[in-house]
Order: sequence, then structure tokens, then C-alpha cells
Amino acid sequence: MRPKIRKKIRDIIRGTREGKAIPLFWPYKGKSSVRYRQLPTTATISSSSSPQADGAGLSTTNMVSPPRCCCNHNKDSSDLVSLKISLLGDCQIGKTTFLTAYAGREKGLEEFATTGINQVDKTLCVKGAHISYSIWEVGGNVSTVDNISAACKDSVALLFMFDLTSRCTLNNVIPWFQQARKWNQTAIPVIIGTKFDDFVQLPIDLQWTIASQARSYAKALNATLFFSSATYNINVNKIFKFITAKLFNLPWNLERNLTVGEPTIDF
Ligand SMILES: Nc1nc2c(ncn2[C@@H]2O[C@H](COP(=O)(O)OP(=O)(O)O)[C@@H](O)[C@H]2O)c(=O)[nH]1
Ligand SMILES: [Mg+2]
Repeated sequence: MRPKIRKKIRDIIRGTREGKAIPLFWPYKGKSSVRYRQLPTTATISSSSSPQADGAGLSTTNMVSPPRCCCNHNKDSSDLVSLKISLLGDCQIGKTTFLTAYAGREKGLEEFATTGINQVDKTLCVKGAHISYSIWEVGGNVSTVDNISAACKDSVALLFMFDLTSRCTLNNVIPWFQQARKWNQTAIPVIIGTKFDDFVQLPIDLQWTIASQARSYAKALNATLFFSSATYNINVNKIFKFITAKLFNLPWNLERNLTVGEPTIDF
């Protein structure tokens, strides 16, 4: 990676981590080292069983606390709130990397290959209460109705992911959304464009085109849109913070970012 690009990624990361508005425009000039990718499209998903609606009716007025733990771990688990969140999208778009960046260790790959579902738990403390996220990843290349329904049922949020450097994965957000909604009509929908670090190296007009399409999809599906990079930890924690704040009606404002060359946040 060129030193200039590395520096700009560092600037973005610094700005994003500190939660500041990023004062930088990213007019990437010169020849791009990143090519727009053609990834294999998702295996066709056939639907046969009858869908069920599901959701969660949670509300509280606490504020999301900083990552530092504030809980009494000797307490029993009666104050534990479990939240199931599902990641859906084509294969090779960065779901496992995103999951691992947020929650750490993943289950054995062998198990994932067999079941087509990767599930990781992460417990947070919010003002003394334990919140346990159970995050489910549906593997794009081995998706069956059974594992899509298993992941989507009871989820409080559905994260539809695509690779910002692969247009077909963005197009496939629509069929993923349609499949998931058969099993869960109430979960918070979030669209996540992954690999933002690669995306910002594409020509600016291409970035603009992809960002516009992603924003139209998000609007049409009534979803919140985030561009993220798991590799550089851009907008990973923020997505889970957004979901938590929305579920519990917490006083936390998400800032919209529509500047081309910066990690988009739109709602
Ligand atoms: N540049 C870049 N590559 C990424 C990022 N996230 C994942 N990748 C790469 O994308 C490929 C597929 O990632 P993986 O998490 O296995 O995708 P999955 O099949 O959707 O779970 C791997 O080579 C990752 O290293 C990212 O944020 N930036
Ligand atoms: Mg994976």
C-alpha cells in the first residue's frame, strides 16, 4: 500500500475511533491499485417452509457505557439480557472478519463448514446490566433455508453485508433481505458495506456510484447504512452501539456522514 494511502487510512481510523467528524476528503488520485471485483454470486436459496414473524420488545433508559467493564460479575445472571444478531451476505465479503473484529474468537472452522452457521457470543456491561450478544453468521456459499431461518428467527437486528469493491454482492443484498424478512419482519435492518479500506482506493466516480446505489437500497429497505473496515476497525463497534442504543432507546445520536471518500453512515 502506498505511504500516502496508509497515512489517510490512519487519519480516518484516528478520526473514527475518536468519534470526531473526519475533516478529510479522500480524493484518491492516480491509478488505483484496487480492482473492482467479481465474486461468485450466492447459491440459490429455495424457500419451502412457512415463515414466522419474530422480534423483541425491549426498552430501558440507560446510556451505553464505554467498553470498560462496570458489572459485578459475582451477581447471578438474572440481569442478563440476551440479544441475537445475524450477519447475512454473500461469501468472501468479510462477515467472519467483521464478527471476529467485534467479538473475538470464532468457532472451529470445521464446525462452520459442516453447519453453515458461525455463532459467537460477546457480553457487554451497560450501566451495571449484562448484555450478551449472540452473533450468528450465515455462510454465503452453503446457505439453506434452514440456516437462514435459524439465524433470523428471534434476531433483534439483521445485518445485511456486502463488499464495497464487488457490485454483485451489493445487488445480492436485495435477495438476502427478502429471504431474511420471511422469518423475521421486526428486527432492525442494517446494511453494511465492508472493506472500506480497499474501497477508498477505487476511482472517486466509482466510489460515488457504489455509495449512491447503497444509499438507495438502504432507503428502499428502510435500513441504516454503514461503510466499515474490519481490518482497520472502522465502524465496527459503532454498528453494535447503534443497535443497542436503538433497541433500548438510549440517548445516543448517530452522526450521518455522506462525504465521498469517508465511511458513509446514512439513515
Ligand atoms: N481489505 C480488507 N479485506 C477484508 C476485510 N474484511 C475481510 N477481508 C478479507 O476478505 C476475505 C474474506 O473474508 P471473510 O471474513 O472470510 O469473508 P466471509 O466469507 O464473508 O466470512 C479475506 O481474505 C479477508 O481477509 C476488510 O475490512 N478489508
Ligand atoms: Mg465466513
